[in-house]
Amino acid sequence: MKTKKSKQHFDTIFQKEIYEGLTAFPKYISSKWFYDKTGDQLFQQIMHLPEYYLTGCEYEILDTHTAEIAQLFSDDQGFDLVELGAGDGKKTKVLLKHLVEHKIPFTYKPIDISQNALDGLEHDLLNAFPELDMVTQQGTYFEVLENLCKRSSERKTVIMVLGSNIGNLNHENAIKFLSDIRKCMNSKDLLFMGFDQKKDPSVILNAYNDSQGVTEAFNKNVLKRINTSLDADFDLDCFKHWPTYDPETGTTKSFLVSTKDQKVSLNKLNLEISFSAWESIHTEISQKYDDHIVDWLAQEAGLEVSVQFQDSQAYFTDYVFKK
Ligand code: AVJ
Repeated sequence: MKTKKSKQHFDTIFQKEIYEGLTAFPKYISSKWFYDKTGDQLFQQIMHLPEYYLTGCEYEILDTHTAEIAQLFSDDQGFDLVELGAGDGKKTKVLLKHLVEHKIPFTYKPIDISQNALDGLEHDLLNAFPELDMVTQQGTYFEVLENLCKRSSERKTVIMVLGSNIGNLNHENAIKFLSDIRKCMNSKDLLFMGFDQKKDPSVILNAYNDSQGVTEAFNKNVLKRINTSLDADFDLDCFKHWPTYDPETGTTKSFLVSTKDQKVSLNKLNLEISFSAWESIHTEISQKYDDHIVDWLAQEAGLEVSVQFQDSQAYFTDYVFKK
């Protein structure tokens, strides 16, 4: 395995991370790079797939327990509802509707890395609920938490992270993420977070290997993105989408596997990468949980589970944490 390297200069974090991941052994690309415009669209499609049960299950939870959740969030002085990774807000909408209709005072503060997604969300929600008090913010979780920590008001803040987005982090980083959130919480603040649960391994695997090949396209889209933005020549047909699930650890891992010996040029990085036949690129983890794992993560981060909500199939759980 030879890799031609020259003196490197990087214009962006994307360039630096792609370089590091593709010159490492084993090779990897972070799943955070999935979400360009095409990636956003493919993920929207994934959420509508029959095999991708996560979205429907969490929707059921929010739809079934709306009043109880709204009650938990409410505060005499009103509250700020900060949603990290709001996306298209389909699931949050049931809750927002209830809050608006019951004239419960709150400000909705959706945050997303994609300005594109935020614009769509704002348009859609203000159309549906003209009286909704809403402030959008574009940024990474990290930037947003920093702002949240700096806030001066004593108003109750509810931080919401839906969709089992935390599953993209390994346990160490998940604990770091939860600790970062905890540091920004006051005593009456809450964290409402979705965790996809361990279940029949076939159900999980099918969710990441749908029959229409949308997840395959989503996984391979990162190669397309590299082709476009780094002037590279990945042949998407020479890589195989390969999700795996380990029921012991609860970790779903997705790979792109090279189907032959091949070389790929990334001209913008002045880099040529060699692949042996059946060599892999690790692209994503989607961790599955149970109450024990979540309790442990919470404890490590200095948080406590106060209430939890589950769908009728016990596929998905939303936990409410306090400090
Ligand atoms: C958005 C991280 C929750 O891991 O289930 C969907 C992304 N990847 N299909 C997940 C995803 C493949 C998704 N999260």
